[in-house]
Amino acid sequence: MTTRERRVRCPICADEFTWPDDPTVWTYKEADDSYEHFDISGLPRVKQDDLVRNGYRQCPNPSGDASVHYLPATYADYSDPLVIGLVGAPASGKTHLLTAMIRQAYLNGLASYGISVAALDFRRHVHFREQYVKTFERGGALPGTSTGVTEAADILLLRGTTGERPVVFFDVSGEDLQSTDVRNRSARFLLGVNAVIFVHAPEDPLETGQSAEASENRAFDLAIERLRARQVPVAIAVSKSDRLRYVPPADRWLHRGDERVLSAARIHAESADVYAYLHHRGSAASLRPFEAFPRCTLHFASASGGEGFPVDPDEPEVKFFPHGFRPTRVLEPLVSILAMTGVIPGTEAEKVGRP
Ligand SMILES: Nc1nc2c(ncn2[C@@H]2O[C@H](COP(=O)(O)OP(=O)(O)OP(=O)(O)O)[C@@H](O)[C@H]2O)c(=O)[nH]1
Ligand SMILES: [Mg+2]
Ligand SMILES: [Zn+2]
Repeated sequence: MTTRERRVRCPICADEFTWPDDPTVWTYKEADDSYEHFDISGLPRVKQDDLVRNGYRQCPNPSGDASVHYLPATYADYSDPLVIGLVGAPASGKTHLLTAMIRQAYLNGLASYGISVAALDFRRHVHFREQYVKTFERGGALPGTSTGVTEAADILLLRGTTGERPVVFFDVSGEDLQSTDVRNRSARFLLGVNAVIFVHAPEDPLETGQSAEASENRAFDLAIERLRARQVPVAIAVSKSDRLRYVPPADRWLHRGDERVLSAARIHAESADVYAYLHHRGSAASLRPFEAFPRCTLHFASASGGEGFPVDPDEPEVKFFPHGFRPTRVLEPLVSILAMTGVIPGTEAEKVGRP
């Protein structure tokens, strides 16, 4: 342990505090789903290190406005964590997109950009794998995100040429993102984000687009308003792009599959095509992030690769995918964000998202 004072902004409650330097750690007990506080000062060094690597710190939450929460005990060892939030209307496909994205990242999908991925918060990661990734791999239905969830979905550690960087992903329910109650805790993660992925879904052929558009207006506008003072880089992802697989120019991009090389010119060309598509559709709200933030990229992506089928006629929005999933271009919004936040370094990366 070091004696240097480390200031940390908690990604969960958005409070800033001095990271405690006492020789204690909290460990998670699976049996009763609880955390136990340990003094590790009497233990041999290797055991201390092991407990710190797998243990937690309780966030002191100085403003006292959140329920008890924990951060990985190694969280403050890394400078400059990247906190990425997903924003979109209910059922716009945020959770499917994030699941496909994180899964692909763990499958070494960022290797061609010189980045390897590990879990930083093992307990959170196991939960995310069990609840989301495994269900996704079976073609099962991922449930809509519960309202009132304030916790990060997963915390990854990205290792690249510029060092190690924790990446925290937030995925809350579209309903909470639309809440105008400023004390709504779920949307508070926006105070601490360094980048946002705005998610826009093309109309469901079986539903009317009317209410979805109004929801998107609210979710996007409220997020833009909250972020206005901080010019964070953003990406706009047109999710469920499998619905556009016969629609030019989306078809051309979808056929390319995953990219392997960072090219600012190619990202610019796709952004221009997505912009033209959204503009043509009259989806004014979906383009507002582009106008509000100086660095913005636009992408076509599909988490599932095709349409799902309702599991239960009473809940038509919960769908399963009997042919499994074929995620298409789900990493592209993340790669652009990594380039715009310096996780992927270099002159090419510096050009990404600029006019
Ligand atoms: N065709 C198609 N459908 C998708 C895709 N991704 C998600 N869906 C469907 O869209 C619906 C909503 O997806 P979610 O990922 O739960 O949406 P969400 O934005 O997280 O919703 P909330 O958590 O309620 O805000 C589900 O019925 C999915 O089956 C996709 O890539 N293609
Ligand atoms: Mg969700
Ligand atoms: Zn906190």
